[in-house]
Amino acid sequence: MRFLLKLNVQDENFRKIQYSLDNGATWNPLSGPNVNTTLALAEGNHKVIFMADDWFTKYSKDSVNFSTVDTTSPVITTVNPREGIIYPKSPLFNINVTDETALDSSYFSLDNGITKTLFEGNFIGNPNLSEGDYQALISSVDKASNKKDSIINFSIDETTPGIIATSPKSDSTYNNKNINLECLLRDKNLDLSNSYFVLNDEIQDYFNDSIVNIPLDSSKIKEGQNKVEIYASDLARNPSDTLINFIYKDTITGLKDKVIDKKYNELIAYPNPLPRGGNVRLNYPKGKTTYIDIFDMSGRKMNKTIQDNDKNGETEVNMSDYSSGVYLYRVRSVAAIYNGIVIKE
Ligand SMILES: [Ca+2]
Ligand SMILES: [Ca+2]
Repeated sequence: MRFLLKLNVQDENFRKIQYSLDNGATWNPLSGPNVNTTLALAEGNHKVIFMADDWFTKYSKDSVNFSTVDTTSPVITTVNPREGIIYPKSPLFNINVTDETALDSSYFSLDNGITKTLFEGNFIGNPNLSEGDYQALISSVDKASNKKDSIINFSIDETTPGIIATSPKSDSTYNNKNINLECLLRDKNLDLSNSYFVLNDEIQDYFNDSIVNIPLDSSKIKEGQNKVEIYASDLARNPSDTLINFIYKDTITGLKDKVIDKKYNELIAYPNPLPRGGNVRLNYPKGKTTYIDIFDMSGRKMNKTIQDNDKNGETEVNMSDYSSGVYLYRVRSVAAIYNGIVIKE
């Protein structure tokens, strides 16, 4: 402990003052004649002898016997673990305990004594802990039985966040750009400030909820292949990411493809095969204005384009002059184009 030394030497020819501690052979100089300094002393009984000289080599000696008592507790400093911190894996403990006089014993225990480790002054080591919440008690006693306790709560999270993405669907084709990013982020320690998504290599929004429903920026969606990357982190900085590839195809082209696929079977040429000398009747979905053309197998147009304005979805074509063979018909409106064949007997 620190011991304050104050004394005064009265001599008009003062030269120096020194002291020896506990009958030691060493004489330690002091700055005088007015001494005001601290000495570091262990707890217990002590004897200090002072010797002052003048310039005529005359000296005086005096001595003091006294005891020191340690009344201060040890000081605990921890680098790890720290209160409230979530660690990604078993953290390296770094605990330091000091006492101004003398330490007796120190230990840390985890969760009310499940683990207990004794150490002297310093502990650096890995207690090898798995996922969970922990309470560490660090306790130290000095030789005068002064005690200091420190309680630290911390957690370990070794599990990376789960990302469940439902939109856009991977490897799907979209015909319009109204696409929402929909996903669910799952982690008990999710860190939204480190969770975000990237569209075509450009960082978009950080998430503000574990349930994500955000429209994708349509100006960043391009024809063909697109990709969304979702990044999530927890408070222990465990990272997760997911990649979604999707295709965007121009709306009108896409719709036409779909209509033709869907409506093709609704187009009927009757009778088919067409007997010699007859009219073929074409039925199709009603449109505002529909144009009907007939071609032979070499692609030569056989008729003057028939225009159907009455929206009834039916036209009769007189094929009585056509020779026997296979003919192509094409029915087109603003919404769709249909092709088919009719066989003339
Ligand atoms: Ca002490
Ligand atoms: Ca986690």
